[in-house]
Amino acid sequence: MVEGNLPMVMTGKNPVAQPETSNFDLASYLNEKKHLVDEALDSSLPIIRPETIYEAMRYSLLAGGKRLRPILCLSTCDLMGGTLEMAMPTACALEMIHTMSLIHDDLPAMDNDDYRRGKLTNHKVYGEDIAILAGDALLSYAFEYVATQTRNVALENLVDVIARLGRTVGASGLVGGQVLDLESEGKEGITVDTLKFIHIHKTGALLETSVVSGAILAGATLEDIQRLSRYAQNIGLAFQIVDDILDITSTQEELGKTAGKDLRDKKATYPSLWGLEESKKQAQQLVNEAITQLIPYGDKATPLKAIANFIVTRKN
Ligand code: GRG
Repeated sequence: MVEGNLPMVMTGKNPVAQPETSNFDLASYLNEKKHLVDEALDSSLPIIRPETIYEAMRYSLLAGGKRLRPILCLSTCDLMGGTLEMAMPTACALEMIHTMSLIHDDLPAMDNDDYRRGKLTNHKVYGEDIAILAGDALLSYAFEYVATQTRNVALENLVDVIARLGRTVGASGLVGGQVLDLESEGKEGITVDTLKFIHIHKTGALLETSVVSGAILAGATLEDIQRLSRYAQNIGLAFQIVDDILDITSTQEELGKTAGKDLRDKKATYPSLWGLEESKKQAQQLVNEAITQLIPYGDKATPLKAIANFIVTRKN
């Protein structure tokens, strides 16, 4: 795991390597980027006829959320020497895709949830028919938006990003992970391998594409793309482990969605397989491994290092 020149701190009995990001104000960085993303999303989707569908799409798209996927895309594009303008349409598309997956995930046919991001879920407000269509419309608009709004990016890089987005949402990505998740619900004896498969596809794939697409848009080399992929795969898994932990340890107010749902739905989770303490340790190790991948970039990668740490310290 992480050794090298990272200072060590104690968590429980084991020393854990920590990156030097102490002077970096992550909260301000995230706030500033979130504000830019929120503005871009707001202007990406005006309400036209038929108003109902645009209102339903905007209801979930502008309902808040950490905007982690767009921020990762903007940060890696910046790290690789690209501009905000090059990455913003893809950043918006990533959030449209993420939001559509939340709308469909919350439907009665899937996780059947009433609250998301501290508000009633889309189908609770607009009905199941419109919620399904709002998800579909956000998904197709995401692709239209990247293809029509991206500027100053080499065409082959743009096509690469669009192809990766397609792979990420389909049966080899989010849909595949969701299917295995649904099939595993209530079953005894789910293995760590199956759980990893579910989360690499359901959660990790979009986080990885967020990181990698920012790099590709900026014209990064294959070596950098592979290095950033490894960073993303590690934070992707850590993100899901922490999500499982928070489902147990946080309240509905903190999460903005129903807490304790995994137990209610008899879902296998990392804490159910490993226990809480081991899950926390595994998440921290993955984050350390992610940060190791950034060593060659030095201080320029401070935001990505701080985001990796944020994955394990976040409260929602
Ligand atoms: C993509 C075609 C297509 C269909 C969707 C429903 C489904 C298939 C997949 C489920 C994907 C899903 C809901 C994964 C969970 C990911 C996750 C951990 C979400 C929470 O992300 P945060 O914490 O949420 O970043 P905010 O609200 O901050 O954006």
